[in-house]
Amino acid sequence: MKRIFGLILGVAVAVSLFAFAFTYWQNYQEQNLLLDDLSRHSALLAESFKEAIEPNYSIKKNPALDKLLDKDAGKERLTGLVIYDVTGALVASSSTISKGAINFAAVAEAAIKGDTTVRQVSSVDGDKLFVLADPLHSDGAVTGALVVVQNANYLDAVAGEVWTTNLVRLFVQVLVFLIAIILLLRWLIFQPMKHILESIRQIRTGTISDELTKLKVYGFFHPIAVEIAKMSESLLNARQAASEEARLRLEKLDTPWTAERLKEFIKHNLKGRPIIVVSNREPYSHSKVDGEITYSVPSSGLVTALEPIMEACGGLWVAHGSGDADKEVVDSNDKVALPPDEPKYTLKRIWLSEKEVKGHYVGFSNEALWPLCHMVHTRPVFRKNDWLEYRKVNGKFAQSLLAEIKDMEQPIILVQDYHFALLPAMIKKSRPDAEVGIFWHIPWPGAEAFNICPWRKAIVEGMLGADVVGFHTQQYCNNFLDTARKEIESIVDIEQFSVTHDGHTSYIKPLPISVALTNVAAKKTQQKSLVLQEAGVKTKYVAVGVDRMDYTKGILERLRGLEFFFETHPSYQEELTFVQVAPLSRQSVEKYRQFAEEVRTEVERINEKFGTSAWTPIVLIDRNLTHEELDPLYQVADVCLVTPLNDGMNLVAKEYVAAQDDESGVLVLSKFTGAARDLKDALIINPYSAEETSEAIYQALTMSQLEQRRRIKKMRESIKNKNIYRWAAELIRAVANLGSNEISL
Ligand code: ADQ
Repeated sequence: MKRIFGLILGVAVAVSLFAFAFTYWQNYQEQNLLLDDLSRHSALLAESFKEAIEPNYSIKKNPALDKLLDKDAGKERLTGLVIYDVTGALVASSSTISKGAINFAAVAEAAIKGDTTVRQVSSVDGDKLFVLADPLHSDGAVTGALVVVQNANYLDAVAGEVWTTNLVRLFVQVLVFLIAIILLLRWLIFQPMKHILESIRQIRTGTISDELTKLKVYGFFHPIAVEIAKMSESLLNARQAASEEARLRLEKLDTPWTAERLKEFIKHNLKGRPIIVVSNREPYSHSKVDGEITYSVPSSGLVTALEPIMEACGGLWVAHGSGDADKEVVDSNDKVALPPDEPKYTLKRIWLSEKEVKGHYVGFSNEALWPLCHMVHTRPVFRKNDWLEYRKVNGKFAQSLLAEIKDMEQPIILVQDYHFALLPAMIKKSRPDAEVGIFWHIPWPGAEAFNICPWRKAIVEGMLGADVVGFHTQQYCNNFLDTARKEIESIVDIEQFSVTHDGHTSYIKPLPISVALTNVAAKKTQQKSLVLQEAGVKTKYVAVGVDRMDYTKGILERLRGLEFFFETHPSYQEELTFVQVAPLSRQSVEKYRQFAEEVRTEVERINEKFGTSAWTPIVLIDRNLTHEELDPLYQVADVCLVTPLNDGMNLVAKEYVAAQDDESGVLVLSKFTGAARDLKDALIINPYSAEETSEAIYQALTMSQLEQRRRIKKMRESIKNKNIYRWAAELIRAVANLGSNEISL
């Protein structure tokens, strides 16, 4: 587009330059003609005065001469006449020429000296004058000179007129030319192109059905349009055949779940029923970089799992708008179509004030609920004000959601995580027909531990507004059931795993989240890790840890395990580098800032203790890596250390296994993660024991290739069968009460 406008501008500039040159030339010609005319007229005047002067007057001061020179002076363009004697002295002049302005001696002298007519254009007092000096004779000898002075101001006026006329004409011509070009481009190129592009986009995304064959474009692009229409017809047929095949494949149990299969599942089973996802974190956030709006996707398994659901049903995602340019891209209802390059669903952004974020997100969610549920010896902080903000923000989301589902029948609402414990009951109260599920991504502690929360009853009641309450493991489900039994009046059914409270039954389900093995394997990963190259890691062995900088992730314990390893196995010094990727997280929470400082100090201490000029034992990378950077790092790492003190699931462990296409590498995994239940072939350890961590590192580095392959293969198999898409399908099946019919799954 810019190029086309550049081209048009170039043509306009070229036309203008040409017109300027032409006007200049035209003006030059015109001025020459006018000057010739003036010169001829002045010569005739001089001739007629000379005929009167030469025979009758001698050239010396004489009032009669002055009188004669006054005869025609001031008429038409004649400013006046002046006579000089042969010495160049002024003899007579018209009264119309002011004395001060009489300065034509030089031109008169030139005429006398050369005995010839001399012409000159000069400026006097801002007036342009044409001066012609003619010698006077008596008896064949030069006796003086007669100077005719004509006003030549009109020459400038004519020149100005020529320029004005031509420039106005040029401006009008260029304007007409530009308008014509723009209209032509619009009608002949842009509009058909836009139409074709939109049709191709719809064909590609499958949002157009039979209509796509009726692509109407005429003119230049007609032949292309005809071809596209034919192509789209075949694509439509192919897509229908693929869809049918996918539907038939649903009947087979052994096929792995994919994003496509999930979409088919949703289309087939929900038949257009709306799905709404609610989460605190938004799937895309917009921000300004160097004045330009860009977007980013948070590193989270949640987006990977929920986006195909949203894409399949064109659903609505409600989340807190936290990007600094979020407000600039939404419409008047605070909505934006996503993904930005290929919109398929809608994100509704909820704006929260600083006070709300502080109370809801920083305070109650991350300083109370997070430590309460993780139980890693960090005391939860229960502040009344935080609780009130938490309740208020849950109410704000509920209100917005209820307005959105006002005209929807039986909407399915998938609430995500501990930021919205109260939301399910708030929705159900106004919309009992809505089917609501809440998935709790973090652990649920034992009933005794939960007992310390002052608002435990309200939290459990809020969650039990949902039809399905999902956790990663059976243990968390058991804990929740115990808590419900203890905290509120309810009927607990151990066989069904349900809680009935206030006449409403909620089913408590273990739904272990996972990653998308198929996607990772399909990616063309690099053989080398640029991250390692940048960090200058050259050792024979590499171990890796990837976590948000969070005190639950056991990073300090991991470092102590490594220190113990280097102490007890000194031969591995300079042979092994540990790369810890840990970008700062939740920096508005004091505890997280302190923790990050502690980790940095500990890394420095250990590096000082063992490091040499050629080897840094621990490399700390504190920026967020993309999955394009993480996958090669996972692939080259001989060992991955996942040692949380408590973790709902931990997706990093599964991502590491999924990335090992060559079936080598060893996963060291904390027994306090949900993942330890799915990945039984990892080296399972107690992260609190530096000895166990160290021993596992040693076992990993000395493990035979055959054994590595056996373990990785089994773990990859388990991820392949229970991947993220299956998790999403099972969540929907449970919430929409689809039953366990295998065809449905
Ligand atoms: P998290 O506590 O964030 O999630 P985890 O599941 O390990 O923990 O990580 C989520 C995602 O963030 C992964 O996809 C990972 O690749 C990415 N990530 C982590 N560190 C990163 C880094 N340094 N750079 C780039 N990406 C990074 C919560 C619960 C978990 C649960 C998930 C999903 O605490 O127990 O597994 O939700 O339910």
